[in-house]
Amino acid sequence: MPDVEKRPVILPLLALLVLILAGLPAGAQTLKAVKERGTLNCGVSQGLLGFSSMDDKNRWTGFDVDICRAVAAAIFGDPAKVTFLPLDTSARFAALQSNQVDVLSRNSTWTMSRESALGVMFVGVSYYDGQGFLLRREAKIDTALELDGKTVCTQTGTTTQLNLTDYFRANAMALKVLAFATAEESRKAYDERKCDVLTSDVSQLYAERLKLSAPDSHLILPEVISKEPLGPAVRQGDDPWFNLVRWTLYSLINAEELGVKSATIDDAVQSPNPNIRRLVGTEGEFGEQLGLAKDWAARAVRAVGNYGEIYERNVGRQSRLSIPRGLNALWTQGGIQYAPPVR
Ligand SMILES: N[C@@H](CCC(=O)N[C@@H](CS)C(=O)NCC(=O)O)C(=O)O
Repeated sequence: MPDVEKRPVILPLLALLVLILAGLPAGAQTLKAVKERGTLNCGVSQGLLGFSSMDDKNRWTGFDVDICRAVAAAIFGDPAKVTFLPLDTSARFAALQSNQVDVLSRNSTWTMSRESALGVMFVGVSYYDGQGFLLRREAKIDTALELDGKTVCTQTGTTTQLNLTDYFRANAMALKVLAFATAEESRKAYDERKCDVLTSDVSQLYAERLKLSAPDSHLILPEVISKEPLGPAVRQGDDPWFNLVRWTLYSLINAEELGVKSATIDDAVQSPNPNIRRLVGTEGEFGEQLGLAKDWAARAVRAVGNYGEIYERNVGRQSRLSIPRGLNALWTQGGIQYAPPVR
């Protein structure tokens, strides 16, 4: 066969090969880089009480912070080996894409376009949230359907802003939006009465309310107008890293379900229960399969507690926010937190 006739067959084959190679995962690059660096780079919010903020000793603290500490503990056996990078809403996904952070744990909603267009992947849902409205009690409004014509403060580059316009349009209500770059600016504008209403994920409204000049004079309306499944995200293209972060989160949820706590982790290691044994690494090779030590999950739970402990300490009953568990209770307790098994 003359060469010229072969070419049409060879060219598509070559193109196919290039496509296959381009689509291959980069391999465990991130874990290797993190181990070499000796610290996990974790993107968090710039200061959201209960989720990620600095305490009075200049130490990062909160629910999202603890997820990163758990990953660091699983990798290094040391929850302190994390470098936190505060990111605003518009910088957060770019920071992941440009390798500035290894994981983003920053009250970010898992949406389709963030995965299909931004090159990131959510490893799971760490906190089931939804969008709500906060306003002054003196406004005497008790349903969101009475918000016609109100000025609402929100933040740019968020799902919040998009849901807000959808909701007002769907209910044929007039809307004035004041959108700011940071949560602090929108809260300040609301406190200074530049807007009638503050909108964001309900968990954030709880947090922001505590920072207002008179927290008790504001209420959160009962309507939750969107689904905001919040969770840690990683870059696409490194499946082993995705698995590591995903299964660290799941190990915290499974630990709660199995009654494994930070204070009792040493008893759990002695447990005859096969589910507990697989979780804490006394049975199976689950840690090794992630490129970690056998007791990776036990290290995470010892460092920050199980999912329930993390929740209660940061945003639940033991915290100033005191947010009921609601959807974030385990599936065995009326919620929807459910982790696949370690098997
Ligand atoms: N979950 C929503 C909203 C996330 C978000 O960034 N919310 C603002 C408040 S509306 C925030 O957390 N700001 C904290 C900060 O700027 O540090 C999303 O992923 O778009």
